[in-house]
Amino acid sequence: MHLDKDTIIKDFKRKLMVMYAEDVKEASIMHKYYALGGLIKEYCSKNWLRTNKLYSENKVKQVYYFSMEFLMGKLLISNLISLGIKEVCEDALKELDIDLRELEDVEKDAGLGNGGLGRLAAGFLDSMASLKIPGNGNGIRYKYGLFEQKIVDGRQVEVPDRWLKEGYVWETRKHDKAFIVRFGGDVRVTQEDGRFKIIHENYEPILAVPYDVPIIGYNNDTVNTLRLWSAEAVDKDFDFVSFSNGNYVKAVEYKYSVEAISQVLYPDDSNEKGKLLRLKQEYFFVSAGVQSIVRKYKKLGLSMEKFNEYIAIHINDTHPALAIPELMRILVDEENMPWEKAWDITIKTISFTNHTILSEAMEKWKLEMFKKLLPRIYMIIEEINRRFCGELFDRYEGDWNKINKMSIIQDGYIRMAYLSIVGSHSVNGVAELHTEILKNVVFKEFNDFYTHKFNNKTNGITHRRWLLKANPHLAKLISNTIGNNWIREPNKLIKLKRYSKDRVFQEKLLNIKQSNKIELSNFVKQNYGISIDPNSIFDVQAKRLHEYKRQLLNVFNIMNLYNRVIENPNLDIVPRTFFFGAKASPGYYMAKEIIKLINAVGNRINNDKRVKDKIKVVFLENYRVSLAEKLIPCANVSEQISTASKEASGTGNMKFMMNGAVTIATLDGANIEIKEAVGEENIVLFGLRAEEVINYYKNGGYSSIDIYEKDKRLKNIIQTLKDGFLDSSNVSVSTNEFDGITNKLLHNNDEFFVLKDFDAYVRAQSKIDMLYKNQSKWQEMSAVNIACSGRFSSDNTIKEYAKNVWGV
Ligand code: 26V
Repeated sequence: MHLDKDTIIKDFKRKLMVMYAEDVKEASIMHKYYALGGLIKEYCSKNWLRTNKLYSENKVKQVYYFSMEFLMGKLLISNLISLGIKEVCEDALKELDIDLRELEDVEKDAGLGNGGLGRLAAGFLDSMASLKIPGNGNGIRYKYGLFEQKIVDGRQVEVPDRWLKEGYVWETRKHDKAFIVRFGGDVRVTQEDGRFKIIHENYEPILAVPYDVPIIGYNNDTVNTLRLWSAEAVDKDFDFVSFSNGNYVKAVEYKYSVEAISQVLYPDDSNEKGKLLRLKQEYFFVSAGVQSIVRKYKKLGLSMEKFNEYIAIHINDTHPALAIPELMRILVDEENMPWEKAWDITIKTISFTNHTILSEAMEKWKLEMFKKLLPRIYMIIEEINRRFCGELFDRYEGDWNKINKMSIIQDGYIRMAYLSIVGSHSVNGVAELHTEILKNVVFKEFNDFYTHKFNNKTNGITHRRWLLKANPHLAKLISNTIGNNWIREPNKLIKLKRYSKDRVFQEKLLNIKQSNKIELSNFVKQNYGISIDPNSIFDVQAKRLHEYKRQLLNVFNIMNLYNRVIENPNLDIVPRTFFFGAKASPGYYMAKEIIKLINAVGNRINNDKRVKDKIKVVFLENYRVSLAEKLIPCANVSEQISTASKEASGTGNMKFMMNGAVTIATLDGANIEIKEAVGEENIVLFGLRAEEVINYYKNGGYSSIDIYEKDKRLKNIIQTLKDGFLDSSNVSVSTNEFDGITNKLLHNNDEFFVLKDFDAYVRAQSKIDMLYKNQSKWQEMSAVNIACSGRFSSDNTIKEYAKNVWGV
């Protein structure tokens, strides 16, 4: 887009005037932000309309990415970058004495996701638009995103995230495109013109109102759409019957109970509560989404028989799996299609990604609850399962054991992963190892039955946000060194490899990292009152808190290091600052204990003069996309230390390497592919392999207490936890505070192999220390990591989905 400074100044002033009747002098920073946001939307609106027209006039096949989560972060700067007007806009604002970065601070993160799965969906939207792929997002417009995290006395406290409070500048409400979603009621079957007809009555109608957000492609005039649905009471704010009877409170209560559906994002790895509401959410956005796709499709005047030739629906994990029976319902009940034909179309339309092998994360729904809430959908699932079991029966000649094991309906539950596999044409894992585990362990029987369906699509990240936006100085250095083609073709980053040994390049790389680190140090001083040394190694573990991700292993190494420095004040180590960023699910007790432990250890260490020049620990509150953008460009070391086999892929690992951090890793998820990309000499590996872990689970043979008994360091650390050396710090720690942790490690045989991998991890950390001492070698490793990160651009991932899964 071509705009000059003066035009932007003029337009911006006009916007302020029209929106607020204010001039630049008078307007608050908040109004300036909204005016600029409004202006950007105006700038992209022509292309938004044009893109939509192009898609429908040419009847191109469209992809709909259904996801319960879209972790969008902030859009102001990335939209300016995509429109190609960031610099000129910055200049224009400067002339008006406005700092673009201050305006960015006003924007709230759209935190409509928990972690990797939600951020992946957001990145995929960016890549689809940037590759001119007709791709739409479909999700929920939660009134409250993922909770805001405060740390009080070392503990996590959750505060509601009121991200919509001042309005969301990027969205457009489309009331005329609303749909009714039906819950509960009775279903009966009648006959009409010799055909069965389904009558669904006495249901509760809920209005689904879409809010559209433009997804701007990188410098390519494409603007795709993310459609988020909001739940409202049908037609009326009040139940007038109750109202006229004087029951005003009841009427308002009803309105609230309806709106509850899109009220809040579930912290996914959470407890049992609220299951019914979660199921309502899932059907709500899926039904609205499928209905709106069908209506739009029919407007093209094409036959329903060709639906799958023009539409691909992708389900991001099983949360949107009800798209399968919902599409069946529409085709069979509303379009009067025979079951077989409808089923064929449905399978060809739907594709499915699995994102975790943790059994506790596999969705299943109690039959009674499901039947009551979604009676017609339940009937359809029953019929899908009946036919599926029939196929199994034929194939396995009545092997009831096997049929039982694979049945979608089992032990009073509906298994959503099985429904997703049966009802789709493609099932993929998110990294090579993960896909192998799906095929050979978790869904082995299904892989035997439907071998053609299973495939791998290794995750990716958008290099536009994680390099171009988050680390502009590094991006500039790259462009100055190898030209700027890498922005359109991220694989071109490999050209940097040639410069990895170049002293001048290394020096520049170092300087950029250093200035990023200084900036973060100031931020930490200002916000946390902790002084950190920008010359220390910045060692970062930033991701959701989970036992399998093993933040605990990291803490144990820190405690051990602390003990060593106390014992030997002259210990020759490079000073290190350990950063943590992590939210724990509110109902996840162990995760919250680990947060408390990190803060207790941190407090103790940061206030101990004896180690002051050697170790610091910083827990960054409220880790989120925008904080990740500040943090990742500063990292020297990227902690990817999950129990092998547990991390499906990881995507943080890719962001860190792209910003020149060296990874310390187990051979898990995409770490394995990172190792292949950079070579073993440019990553530090340690610990159990996936097959060893799986073998221990299966056959036993591991005893955590044996390891503990033999390792003095571990005994020390655990003793410290038990008798609370930590209570002299500012964070109060009562005795027995960490019994939950020590018990699981010692008396529950350490499910995640923290003790088992401890020694290897400590040695790997020493190796990092040694490598860092050779700065030229370290810069070379850093450069190689950046150079090899191109293949992890989500553009590559999306191209594979487009070609091999969606057929677009
Ligand atoms: C859900 C649950 C629910 C019940 C309790 C335990 C638990 C643990 C994790 C989850 C999240 C599952 C979905 C998810 O976010 N997976 C992540 O997806 C990323 C994108 O594919 C991938 O990079 C991460 O490795 C994977 O954990």
